[in-house]
Amino acid sequence: MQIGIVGLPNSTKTTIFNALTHSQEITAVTSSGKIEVHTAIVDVPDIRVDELSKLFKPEKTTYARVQYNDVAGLKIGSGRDGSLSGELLNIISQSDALLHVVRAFEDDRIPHPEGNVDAVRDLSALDFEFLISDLQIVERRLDRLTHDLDRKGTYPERSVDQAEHDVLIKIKEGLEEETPIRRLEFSPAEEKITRGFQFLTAKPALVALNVGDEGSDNPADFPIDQGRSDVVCLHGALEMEIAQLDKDDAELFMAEYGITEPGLNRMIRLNYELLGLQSFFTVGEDEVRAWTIPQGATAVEAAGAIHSDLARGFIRAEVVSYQDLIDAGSLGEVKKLGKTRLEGKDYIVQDGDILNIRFNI
Ligand SMILES: Nc1nc2c(ncn2[C@@H]2O[C@H](COP(=O)(O)OP(=O)(O)O)[C@@H](O)[C@H]2O)c(=O)[nH]1
Ligand SMILES: [Mg+2]
Repeated sequence: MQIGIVGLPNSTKTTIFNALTHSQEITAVTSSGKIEVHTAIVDVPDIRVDELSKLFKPEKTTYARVQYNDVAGLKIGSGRDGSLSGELLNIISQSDALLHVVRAFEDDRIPHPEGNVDAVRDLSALDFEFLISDLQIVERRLDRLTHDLDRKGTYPERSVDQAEHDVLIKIKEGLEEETPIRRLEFSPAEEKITRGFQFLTAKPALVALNVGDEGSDNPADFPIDQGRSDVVCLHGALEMEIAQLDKDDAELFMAEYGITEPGLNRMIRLNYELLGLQSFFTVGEDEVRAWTIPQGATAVEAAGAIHSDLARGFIRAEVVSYQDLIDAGSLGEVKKLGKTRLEGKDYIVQDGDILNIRFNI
């Protein structure tokens, strides 16, 4: 699962990327303008994994992971002119979700491509570019489909083309009213048709407002349409500094600034949820591990996330809820309390379930 970091030049994308990845890519007042992608795999912070790890003291602790791509070289202003390059759009369209970084702090040393700081304007400018890009794709495809439907009479794929045509009209009407595709409602059949297009405004998107050192932590303080985007506030430069300290120093630093949890951790978790993902855990003395499955996945799908053999030979899943295990203090104790369940293939795994797959191959 990949998250593309997008935003205007100097919106502090690379700063956020560095904070995420504990790395030190170059942040710069003037970027080269060349299209470059930096990629990193990031652990999804999860206090439940920390607690389980304390309980089992395993040799290895493994968090869920997501990939972030810092996409540099976005050379647009707020011109609303559909000027994103094809190469860039192509890179962005391969992401499963977007992290839209917006600058919301003043600093005279850092030039803004539009001359002044206006987070709401910048956000809608880039949203608009994505909308235009989707609209162009829709119109091009519609031209083709209309052409075929008008001229070809009866032909084998006519009903398929007609269905695609109808969905695209619906999307076109939405986009023309500046509604991103993710806010439109589709039947499962329609959904399936749209998927192949990799539309930019169909991707789940999270807005990261970099509020600088002093800015508010409350997204409600910014006049952003909360229905349209999920928003988190970050102190970009501080987060990057914290990420580059070792654990003890980071804790001291955070205490000094009155930070209980880096906003970044919250942001990563939100991204994970926005991707429609959740975690289940496996526990033991060798490893405590978070595994990633889509929300709504079944026990046999969860088994398959661990290994295809476990799905193939699946018999039953022993399930304990995270909270029951923590309350009981050990697997033995939780069993005595009768809180271990045996579930079949179709059991819908809940976020935070601890699974032990019984299988036979
Ligand atoms: N004052 C201040 N400057 C920041 C903050 N976060 C990032 N910057 C600076 O903003 C500039 C642009 O950041 P960068 O991450 O390179 O932006 P990008 O072009 O979107 O990748 C750099 O000089 C950063 O050091 C912040 O929270 N406060
Ligand atoms: Mg950059």
